Amino acid sequence: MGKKALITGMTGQDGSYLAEYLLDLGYEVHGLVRRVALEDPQRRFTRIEHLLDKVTLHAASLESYPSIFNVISRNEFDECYHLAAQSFVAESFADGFSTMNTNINGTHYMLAALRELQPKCRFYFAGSSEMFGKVREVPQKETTAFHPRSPYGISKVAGFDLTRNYREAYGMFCASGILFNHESPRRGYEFVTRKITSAAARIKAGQQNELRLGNLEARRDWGHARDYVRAMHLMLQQDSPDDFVVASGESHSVGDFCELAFAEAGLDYREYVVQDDRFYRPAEVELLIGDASKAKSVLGWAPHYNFEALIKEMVSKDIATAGDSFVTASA
Ligand code: NDP
Ligand code: GDR
Repeated sequence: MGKKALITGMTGQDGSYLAEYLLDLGYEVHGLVRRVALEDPQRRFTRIEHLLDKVTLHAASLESYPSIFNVISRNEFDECYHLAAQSFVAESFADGFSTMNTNINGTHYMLAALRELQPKCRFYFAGSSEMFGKVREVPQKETTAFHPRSPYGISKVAGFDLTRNYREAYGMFCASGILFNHESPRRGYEFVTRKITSAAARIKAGQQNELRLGNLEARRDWGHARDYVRAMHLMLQQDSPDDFVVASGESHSVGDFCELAFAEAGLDYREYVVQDDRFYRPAEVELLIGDASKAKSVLGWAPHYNFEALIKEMVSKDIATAGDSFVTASA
């Protein structure tokens, strides 16, 4: 019998890649999705439409403990990957309250329901490099102190602390990944990488004239989501639970990303990118670069994609689908 996994946030970028990966490994894969998504599958399931006949979906809301309790009381899981979250940092400044509610309470509800009903189920929490925020050391590793710079970052620190506390207080197998930015052709259009690659494709196709961005100097450590979901799975296969940084170890500016992405489309980004105050954040995370040595030595994890290969794949997929409003399932 294969293992049974529950993924929250399966409709998102990482959830869709993780579901594919676990299905390939022979898992029985279940997803926790919002009721509204089940009612509007054509628009809400674009990333998983090719998987719909292979997975089991359950309606629940991260804002409702009873709905989560209900799903976990009716099914036994070996592993739970808690990926669902309000994940857009800029939105967390606009509505910090709902970000906190979804990300902190949602994580607490998941942990509490598992503790009550299935304490043997292994739990993965989607921690983030945004927890490092105003960085205390370069590069950032598992022992680097947190200094979050947004309601989103604060919510992830709280989720990380809750996850560790359930491990220490109740002996549950709870692990957190501290994942640095990871992207793909399935990335949401408002995140800067996809905003850039989709704009380059649309400009090339004559469908757009300019690209308005905020801070071009911010530096991120960008990898590919397909590589990073393998690390999540590896964390739950260890003898004991622990926390791991997952990163490429390279840092590039938003401007560097623009340069390569536009060049991939045969364009010079300086002719099209316009800086716009609306896209600056009240408090910025200026520099992120991760040290994934622990994941490499303990988990045996290594990425297959580098920065250039990531951009190449994103731009070529966006050029192939320029004009489509939604990412295709096979992307
Ligand atoms: P996405 O934004 O692509 O996906 C988020 C998922 O969460 C979607 O499936 C969304 O469902 C679901 N969700 C959001 N709010 C709720 C809610 N109230 N109830 C139920 N489900 C909800 O994120 P990613 O796939 O990129 O990231 C996955 C996780 O990893 C997130 O927790 C993110 O914060 C974290 N992370 C991501 C990194 C990255 O670079 N991608 C780096 C580090 C951490 P719906 O489709 O219905 O909106
Ligand atoms: P981030 O990703 O905040 O790092 O969070 P995002 O792509 O939104 O921003 C990266 C950097 O680009 C700068 N930037 C812009 N960003 C956006 N979205 N739009 C713009 O127009 C723009 N112009 C400049 C930002 O200021 C920032 O410095 C992502 C999310 O996936 C989180 O959920 C995850 O936890 C972290 O990565 C790691």
